[in-house]
Amino acid sequence: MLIRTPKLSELKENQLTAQSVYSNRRNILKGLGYLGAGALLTGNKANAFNLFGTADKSPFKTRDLSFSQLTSEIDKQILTPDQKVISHNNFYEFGTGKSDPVEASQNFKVDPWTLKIDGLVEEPITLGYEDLYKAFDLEERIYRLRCVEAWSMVVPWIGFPLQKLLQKARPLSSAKYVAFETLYDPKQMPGQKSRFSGGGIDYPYVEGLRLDEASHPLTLMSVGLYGKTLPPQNGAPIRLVVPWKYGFKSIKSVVSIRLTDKMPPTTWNRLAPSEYGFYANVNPQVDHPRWSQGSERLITTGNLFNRNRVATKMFNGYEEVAPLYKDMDLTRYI
Ligand SMILES: Nc1nc2c(c(=O)[nH]1)N[C@H]1C(S)=C(S)[C@@H](COP(=O)(O)O)O[C@H]1N2
Ligand SMILES: [Mo]
Repeated sequence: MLIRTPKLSELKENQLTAQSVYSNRRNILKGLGYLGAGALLTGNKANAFNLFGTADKSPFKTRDLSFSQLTSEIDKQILTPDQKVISHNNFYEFGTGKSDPVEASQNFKVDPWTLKIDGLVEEPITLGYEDLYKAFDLEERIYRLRCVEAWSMVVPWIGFPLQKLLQKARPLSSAKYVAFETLYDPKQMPGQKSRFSGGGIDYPYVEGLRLDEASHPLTLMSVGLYGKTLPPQNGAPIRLVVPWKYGFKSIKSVVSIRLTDKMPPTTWNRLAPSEYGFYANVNPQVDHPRWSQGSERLITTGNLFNRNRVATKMFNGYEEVAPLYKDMDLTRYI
C-alpha cells in the first residue's frame, strides 16, 4: 500500500504524488516508457537510484520491503538522493561527524531486537525483529526532515503510524506523555564509551512527545527508506519520525516506548536547555541562540556550488498539526 503525506506544501504542485493521482501518474509513466509491463516494484530501481551501493562494502544487509513504488522520474526530482540520505547523518552513538555514522555502524546487530511498549498502558507489548515489519501494515511516506542545524532532506520513509501501536497498547487515561529510548550498548556504539566520543551526551539517548503529538497521524515509526529496511546509520531497525519537529526529536534505534504521566527528560534539552526545548517544533520565527532558523540548506546533490537555500516553514510545512498547540504561545518555545 502506498500512502503519501497528506500535505507537502513545500513541494511543487505538479510534483505532488497524492494517492488520488497515483494510479493516473503510473499510467502516464507507462506511456512514457519509464515502466515495464509489471509493477513499479522491481525493474530498474537499482539503476535509477544506485540504491545503497555502500552495502557492497559492508557486512550490513538491507532487505527489500517490496511495496516500494518509487521508480519514477518525478520522485527522483524531489527526493534527496539515497546516497545522501544514508551518508550524511546525525547519530552521535557512532560519532559526532556527519560521515561517522555510516563508517562506524556497519557491523551493528539489529536481529535479534526487542522493542517494549509499557508504562501506563492496559496491554504492554513486546515486538521482536520480525514483528517490526509484520505487526502493522507498512506505508510509504515522503516527509521533509529539518535538522535544528538548518539543513534539510526529503526522505521516502517506510513505516507505520505510532498511533496504531499506541491503540494496541491501550493507554490508561492517566497517560499524558510518551518516552522513547535508544539502545544502550557501548560495545557496539563507540560514542557511548566516553563523553568525548559521544558529544557529551549522557546515554542512552532519550526523547519524548505529548501523547496527543504521539497519536497524530503524521507521527511515524519508520522501519525503512527508499524501499529497503533502514541501514544502521539511519536508525535501524526502527526509529521515530516526527516531520514537524526538528530532527533530534526523531530518535533512532528505539528499544523502549513508555507511557507516563510526567513530561519525560529529552537528550538535547538536558544537554543545553537554553538551545533545545522539549517541543522543538520547526519555527522560522524563533531563532536558535547561535543561528537563524529562518532558512535552511536543502540537501540535494553533492554539488558544493548548489547551496539550495530555502525558506523554513512553520511546522516544516505540516500546518495540520497547528491545533495541537492552539493554547500555546509558540514564540515562547524552542
Ligand atoms: N539515538 C539517536 N537518535 C537521533 C540522533 C542521535 O544522535 N542519536 N540524531 C538526531 C538528529 S539531530 C537528526 S537530524 C536525525 C537525523 O536522521 P538521519 O540521519 O536519518 O537523517 O536523527 C535524530 N535521531
Ligand atoms: Mo538534527
